[in-house]
Amino acid sequence: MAWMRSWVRLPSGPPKIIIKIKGMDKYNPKTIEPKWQKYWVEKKLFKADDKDNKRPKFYCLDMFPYPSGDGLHVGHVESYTATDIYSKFMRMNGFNVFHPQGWDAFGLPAENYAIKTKVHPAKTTEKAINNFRRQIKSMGFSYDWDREINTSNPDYYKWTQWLFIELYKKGLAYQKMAPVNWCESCQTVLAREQVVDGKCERCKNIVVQKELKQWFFKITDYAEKLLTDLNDLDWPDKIKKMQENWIGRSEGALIKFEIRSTKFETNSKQLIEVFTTRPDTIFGATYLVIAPEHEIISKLKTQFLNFKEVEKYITNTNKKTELERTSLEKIKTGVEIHGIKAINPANKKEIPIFIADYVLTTYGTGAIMAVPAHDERDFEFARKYKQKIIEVISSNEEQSNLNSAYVGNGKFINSAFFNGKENLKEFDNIVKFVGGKKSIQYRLKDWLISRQRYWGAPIPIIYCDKCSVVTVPEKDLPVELPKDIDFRPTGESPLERSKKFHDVKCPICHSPARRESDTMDTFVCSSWYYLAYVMQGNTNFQFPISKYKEKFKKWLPVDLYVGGAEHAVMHLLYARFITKALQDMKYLNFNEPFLELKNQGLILASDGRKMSKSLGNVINPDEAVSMHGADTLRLFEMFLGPLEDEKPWDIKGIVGIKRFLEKVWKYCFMDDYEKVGNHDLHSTIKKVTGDIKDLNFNTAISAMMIFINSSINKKTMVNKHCKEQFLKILSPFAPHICEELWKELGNNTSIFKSDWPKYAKEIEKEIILPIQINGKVRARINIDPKAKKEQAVNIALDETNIKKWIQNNNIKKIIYIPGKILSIVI
Ligand code: ANZ
Ligand code: ZN
Repeated sequence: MAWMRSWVRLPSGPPKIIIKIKGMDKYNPKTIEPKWQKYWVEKKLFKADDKDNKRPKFYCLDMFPYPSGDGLHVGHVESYTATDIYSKFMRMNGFNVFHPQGWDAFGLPAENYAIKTKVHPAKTTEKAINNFRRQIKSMGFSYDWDREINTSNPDYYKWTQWLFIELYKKGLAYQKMAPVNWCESCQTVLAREQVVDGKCERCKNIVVQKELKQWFFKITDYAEKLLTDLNDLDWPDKIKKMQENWIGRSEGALIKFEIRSTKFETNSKQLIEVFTTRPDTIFGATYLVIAPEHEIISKLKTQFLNFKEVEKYITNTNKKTELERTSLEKIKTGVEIHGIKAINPANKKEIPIFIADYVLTTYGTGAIMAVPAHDERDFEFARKYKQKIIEVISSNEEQSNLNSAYVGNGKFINSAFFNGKENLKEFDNIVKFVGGKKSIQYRLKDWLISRQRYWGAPIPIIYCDKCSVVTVPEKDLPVELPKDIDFRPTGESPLERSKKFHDVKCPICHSPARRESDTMDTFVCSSWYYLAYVMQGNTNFQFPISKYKEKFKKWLPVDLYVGGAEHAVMHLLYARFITKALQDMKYLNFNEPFLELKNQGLILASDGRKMSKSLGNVINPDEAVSMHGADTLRLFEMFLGPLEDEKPWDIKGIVGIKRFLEKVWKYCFMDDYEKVGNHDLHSTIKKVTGDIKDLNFNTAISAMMIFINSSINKKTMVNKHCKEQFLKILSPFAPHICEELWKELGNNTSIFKSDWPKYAKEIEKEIILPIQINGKVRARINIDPKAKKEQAVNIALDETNIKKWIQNNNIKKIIYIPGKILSIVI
């Protein structure tokens, strides 16, 4: 076939005889794998080269693990294998790849463990990290270990503290009172997970909400940018949608209602401002509702005729969480405030004012105008508290039913001179008419970063009676966590108890001062860690930041980020915010940290349930590696199904994978055959290349399995060239066995130094042609859609499966429709 000859390489000379060394004829991952892992690390084969400016860069990032005492689980192996395949693929395609790993090492579990056992969190964490590192190394991942970071290392968290100070200087870090979960009997703040059914986990007393002064980051300043910049990101739609909902942008209007006392004549005019998305319904606003925390309450309480009742309601509200308050199923409660009324600015009517806990102080203005005819919640509330329901938008139905609110659009009724007009067209006019102003509100709240906890980065602030709030000077960073700490649960934050830590001199006036004893939310540590990897290396985290400008420019932003969907909101949003803030401070020259994001799906136990310790169905990667080898485990996890899908662990599958690798081993030791058709090889290369680009690892593996089976059975693709090309495309998936066989074939440098194989031009246009025998599809072949009949028939008759079906039968007829089908009748 002439069209093939141009790129078929026939073996030169007689087939080579491969002398089999004793012991080499069996695939033994136990001896191969540690050997190559050592080799790669010693040769620094996967080093991200700061100095190389010739190759284009590629930054491939994993979500770094929290080093828990349980060790690595198969979910980690799944996503880390995916990024490892991609990183190796990109290296072989000529990229300077940056692929780091590190430890998200601060956090509650280690501290809780310390309280229970008195083992210092630093010890527990170090032990866990050593175990994680050993496990990760045993998988043969191609991390650049010179870039390893640990968020609990003072060298690292001095920069977390630096970040805090920079944000503070720019007005993006500030203090305000905020509610925390407080246990009266333990006299302590509780983390959300320590509150069980509204009670303290430890003493079982009722937990209340208490106001404490806490630190916040002003992420709300970036709400609009965080929303619009989502458009430029190659992220799963689901994740983008979740971020969008979290930011929760609403267009509406702010409208002021005048307040009148029914008891006294007052001179000072009081106003309540509401936020509404439906200013068009204002003629139907028959009462106002304010949040129990609304400032007007303390201002006007002397006017209230039922202050006791109102006060009691407020006390009860303090016991509820926000979730309980806003839950849609919950029956709405409220209390009318007697003694004051509001004036509806549209029709000047006097309307009652309620307090109710379903109105949140943290959204809009903490006050709403209630329009029961057109809002479900207001409708329900009005029914319960016997308030007027006035329809102002007509639903076009003859008989309006008053069994529910009409939330749609239509023509105005009961709305003075707006009557008869379309509501949608009058939004602006009605806002103007009542003296309101258009406004955009966000659900997003500022980020509360204070934690009354020990095992975190100390907030670098000192309180001085003369100088007030003072930031720790850069030269004094890090503010180190004291080591000798008493973990007994007495109710105070452990840092508060350490005199050495707490009592300091003011950096400005040198008089006695107090150190802030709260630590930062661990999400602050992980909000910038992708920058830390770039900073890590020979310069070792030295100030000033300007040292890193060139490196940031070289490596960032991250090109591909892979991790679990559980970080859809918090971590990703915080990292995006910090990037934008640092860009505005001119430290970075890009506005988004992660250009492409992929989520791996959960790996379930073989029974389809979630793996969990309590169910006893957790698979330990160590066991799988020691039984089958890392290459088998890697391939197996990638073969379970598409990366993003949830998929059950399939015990039987792992044996099949092992057998595939044994066949690869056998194939590479087969003697050369003269009969060579490179066709299968090239279409396999094409398929695997395309699949890796799309992160479709399972289908890539199945293409390689088909190749191996047909090569061994048909003996068409058995020569050094084919073996080498095949090993190259398998090597990102199963690095150890490929490196070993590559060497066996006579290569002296690592397979990962070689170039990714190219496939022949002809393959570019190929399609898959089904081959029928007596009306049933029995095989499919890769072929040029314009191929001649003779060509198609030749390839088809060479297929093992077709041969099997035809055997000694006479072919009666062959119908060929190019690009569509080849049909053989026997
Ligand atoms: C009057 C009205 C009439 C409303 C109507 C809706 C329908 P989104 O879309 O989520 O932004 N609201 C405003 N502030 C609130 C708060 N702090 N707590 C609880 N509810 C609040 O919702 C905006 C709407 O939710 C606002 O528009 C307001 O009710 C209510 F036919 O005003 B509306
Ligand atoms: Zn001072």
